[in-house]
Amino acid sequence: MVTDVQIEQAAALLRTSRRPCVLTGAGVSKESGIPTFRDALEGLWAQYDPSELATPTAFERNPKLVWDFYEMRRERVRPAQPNPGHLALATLEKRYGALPIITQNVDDLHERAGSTQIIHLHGLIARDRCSRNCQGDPTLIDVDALGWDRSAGPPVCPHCGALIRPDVVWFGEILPEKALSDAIAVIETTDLMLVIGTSGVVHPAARMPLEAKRHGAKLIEINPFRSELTPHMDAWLEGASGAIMPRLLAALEQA
Ligand code: BV8
Ligand code: ZN
Repeated sequence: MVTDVQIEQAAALLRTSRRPCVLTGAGVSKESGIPTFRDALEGLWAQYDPSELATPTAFERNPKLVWDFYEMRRERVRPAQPNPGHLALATLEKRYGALPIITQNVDDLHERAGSTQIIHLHGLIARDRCSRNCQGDPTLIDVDALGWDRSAGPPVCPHCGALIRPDVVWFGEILPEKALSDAIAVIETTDLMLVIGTSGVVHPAARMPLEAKRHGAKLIEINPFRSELTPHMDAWLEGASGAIMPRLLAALEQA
């Protein structure tokens, strides 16, 4: 259990920070009912490994299977609500006047919690695009306006006829240029990064805390379990973000 002393120590680090930032992973959305990538998939999806579905090859080989995988996940994301971890980050932004959040998550819960400086490294699951980006990168398509049979797998682009796909970054695909350059700009100037709810396995996101540290930033991790990044941390608050973040915020307010 994280002690008040550990919370106070992390708060003391945060108090000295002038340009804090955050890196979040699937763990911050877990308490909103969205399973993390590492969680076993349920039901008919239990037989699949997400990283084998989230690839261009899988989509070429079986577009309907991959499309249905995303439809199932969108159904989980739609009703999800921001949890106290997301809300505490939005409050922290108001306190600092700025709090860039570099997120690996493809849900919009940081936005809905009220955070305004969000960098989506891996895209957004609620958006769809032409798989050829025929009108420019990205060629976003509102599939609801296409009036097609959702159970028949992905619709085709009204401009060029190519398959439509979720606007997310699959394994083996490069990250969106703007998101990457925005993240690098944050990493090169931050003096403290909160690393919340990420296993630190997926690259290049996993290298970002180490880059920030190389530029002199302090690192604080919030995660109920050890991650690949824990050994590099200045502090590891062992717990769920929805429980720890409000305690950290309360400790900050006390100063
Ligand atoms: C690229 C969108 C190159 C899709 C995602 C070997 C070494 C290094 C790299 C590689 C390698 N082999 C392959 C690669 C590259 C690969 C990669 O990193 N693979 C990994 C598996 C080794 N990376 C890529 O392919 C990237 N692209 O490298 O391009 C390139 C260069 C030139 C030209 C062409 C290509 C693209 C990666 C993006 C993949 N897309 N998402 C979708 O969502 O469907 S990543 C996907 O997995 C998620 O978005 C998420 O980001 C990621 C899972 O990571 P986490 O967010 O950390 O989630 P995870 O489940 O792992 O962990 C959850 C954590 O939360 C846990 O630690 C848990 O303890 C904690 N937790 C649980 N509950 C809570 C909690 N924390 C707080 N509170 C709680 N309540
Ligand atoms: Zn097109």
